[in-house]
Amino acid sequence: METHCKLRIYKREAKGLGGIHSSPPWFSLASTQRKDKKMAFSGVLNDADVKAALDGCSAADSFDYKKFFQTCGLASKSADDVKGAFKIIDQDNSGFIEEDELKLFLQNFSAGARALTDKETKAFLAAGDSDGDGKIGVDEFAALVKA
Ligand SMILES: [Ca+2]
Ligand SMILES: [Ca+2]
Repeated sequence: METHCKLRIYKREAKGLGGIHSSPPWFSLASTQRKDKKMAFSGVLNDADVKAALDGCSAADSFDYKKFFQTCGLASKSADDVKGAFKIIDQDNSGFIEEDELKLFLQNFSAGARALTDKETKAFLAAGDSDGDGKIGVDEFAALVKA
């Protein structure tokens, strides 16, 4: 009888320990970090400025990169911030903004923003691609932003 009683106590303690470990603190921390990464330009650009920039080019074929970079505030940011923006837009981390990434440029600023039209994408690429390799490098991007 005595042995049986001890076993029951042990089982209760084990169950208690399981409860403590069922919600490890690192789990919630990891979710927060992923969320921060997704909120691409928050903390760098002002939300209202980004909204104004997006509203200014909501109609198809109305995108003007000079106006956009100025309105969203990126044009007056530091070289490091501009480089950070480049890395966000370069979604596959290839070191270049290719045409398909350029087409979805606005969606880095707001997930619900429209894709650029083919006409806008080609004009944007032509404006930035000064070495003619068909993609935008980090220096070419910085020149576009500061144009
Ligand atoms: Ca890329
Ligand atoms: Ca280029």
